[in-house]
Amino acid sequence: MKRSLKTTTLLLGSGAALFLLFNTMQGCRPQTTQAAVTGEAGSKTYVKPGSYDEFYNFVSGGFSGQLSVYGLPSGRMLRNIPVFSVNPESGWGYSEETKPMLMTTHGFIPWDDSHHPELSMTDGVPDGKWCFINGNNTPRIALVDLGTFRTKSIIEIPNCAGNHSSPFTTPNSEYVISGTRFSIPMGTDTERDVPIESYRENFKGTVSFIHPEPESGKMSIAFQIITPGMNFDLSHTGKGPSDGWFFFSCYNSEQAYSLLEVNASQRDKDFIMAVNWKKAEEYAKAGKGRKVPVEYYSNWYNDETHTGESTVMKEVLQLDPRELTDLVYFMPCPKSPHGCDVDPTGEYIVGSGKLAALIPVFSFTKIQAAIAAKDHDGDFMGIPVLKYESVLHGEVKKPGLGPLHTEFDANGNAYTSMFVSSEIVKWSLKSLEVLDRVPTYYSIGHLCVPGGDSKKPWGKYVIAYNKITKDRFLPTGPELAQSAQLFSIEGDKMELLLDFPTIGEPHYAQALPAELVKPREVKFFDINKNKHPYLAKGESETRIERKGNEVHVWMTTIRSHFTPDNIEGVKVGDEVYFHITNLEQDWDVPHGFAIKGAATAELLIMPGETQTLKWVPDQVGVVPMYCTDFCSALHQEMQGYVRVSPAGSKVELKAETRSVDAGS
Ligand SMILES: [Cu+2]
Repeated sequence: MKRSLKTTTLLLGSGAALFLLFNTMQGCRPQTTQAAVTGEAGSKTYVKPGSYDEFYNFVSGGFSGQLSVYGLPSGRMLRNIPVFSVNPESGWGYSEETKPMLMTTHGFIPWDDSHHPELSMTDGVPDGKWCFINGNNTPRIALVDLGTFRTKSIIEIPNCAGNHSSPFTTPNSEYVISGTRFSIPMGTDTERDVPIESYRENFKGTVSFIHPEPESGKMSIAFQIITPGMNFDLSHTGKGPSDGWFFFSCYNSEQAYSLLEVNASQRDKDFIMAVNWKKAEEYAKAGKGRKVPVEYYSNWYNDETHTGESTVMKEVLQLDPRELTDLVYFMPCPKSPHGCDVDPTGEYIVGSGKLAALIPVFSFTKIQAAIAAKDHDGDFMGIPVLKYESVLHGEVKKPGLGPLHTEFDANGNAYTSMFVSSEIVKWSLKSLEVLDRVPTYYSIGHLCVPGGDSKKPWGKYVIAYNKITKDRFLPTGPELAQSAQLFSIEGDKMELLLDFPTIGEPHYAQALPAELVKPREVKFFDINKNKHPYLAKGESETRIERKGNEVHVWMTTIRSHFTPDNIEGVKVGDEVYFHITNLEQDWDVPHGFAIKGAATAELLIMPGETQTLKWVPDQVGVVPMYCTDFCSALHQEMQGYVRVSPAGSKVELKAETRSVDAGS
């Protein structure tokens, strides 16, 4: 059904008014770079050469699809970890061993839009073991091992489109959740091929509970809960008294499917969805769900074979809250909620309506009482809606404009990012009074307090992740640097200490004390445990073999040479596989491998590891290969040659390293 022209004009009218309002509000922004740091403040971020930072800060690479790691308080970037996007620096997605990690039901997808890093937890406190991050576009969740700072596991989420409210974990990382941003029709091809305007009848949402195996980190979907068609935005787990529950913000309760900017902003209140996941787990174990056919990939990197393994899963267990009626409840939340945050005690749930002029704070005790008393305000698509007044702890009045996200310190204070008025606002969970506000430069999205969404915030800093950086850094063409800002929260007043540029869009971030991560560091892979099928454990095990047009080279690297370094008998059109084992058993001695004309990136092989580069030579000649990662004084000498002969050539296949001492 087409909307009448009159309605369209009306709706556009309200949208335009909103736009105007927001742009007028931008006048609240600081106008200049003044009011920057004082001399004293700068010294608080100075980390002496040779000294370590106090915190690791894991920052989303946004549309780069990566996860970057910074030290705090210095803001020094330590590593960019490839996750969903190929990365030539480390060969991620280019080596034969890492390609399975980026496999999906759509094939090899070497990009995603990553949003939210989430640290694994023990008893509700980050434990430094893993960091999860979501791929919003082709719905995936990755698990990064903080022993190796490498992506260990990636799972694709079926029946999901726009994996935004993700990947938040339960207090002992029993589950990591994924809420679909876009509701979609599901099922068979016929069931999915429906008119878009049948949204209300045919579109559904899902929230998925993914189980990472505690030892291996392999991931699978334990169960999915089917929800009414809406958009799910963010989420957080309960803790303490609310342990066993999960809270999701949702917008578009209007169930619009066109021009959401206007059409999904009609109602005064959307919802926060409260899910009793302990109950869902119970139902799933009792077989109360329905197994539905789907296909999704679970990819896992095996540190013994040094190779990614893909498993294709064929079904998922779905629970329907309209049948299992004590599973899901809606709480009204003004207006177009974005952030959904649970305070360290687990009693308060903070909703951040991005178009709301106040911040509602809900009480878990009151939610339970309202559920017990069936204190409903009707239902939404068959799910009970609890009365707003019954579940409300209170409202923070006039906090600022465009509240998005809230994190907490250990002293009962909350810090909310205000996108439109570009500021961080500190308020009291108890009195709901605004205590302090500080400008950010500009349009802050997420913010982070170390441990600030856990049971035990470490406090000390709040970091702003900004969308716009005008006038903060040297210009870099049409696009300015993305940025973060570090503030001290140790005193009553927040104090700006540092600006630092970041990679991609610094969407969300988490931080924890370095001491929780440092002792876990893997220094090298034990070559005696290397089970790669093409391992060469020493130079004596190197060789070359032809199987039809495939040529396999078992090669080794050690400072500062390859064995073999002279190869002949390769022909144009052959598929040459260099299986390279790094024989070093020492920290920080990777070797690289690159060959002229290769259509992929280099390899970067860690000590004790084996990695494979596929190369299809297309021209006759003698082709050099070399090590790309500086490894010793004679790194430049770490090179070799491959002779490539015409397709029909009879040149004998051989591989050797000529030793001067041996006189051969
Ligand atoms: Cu080298």
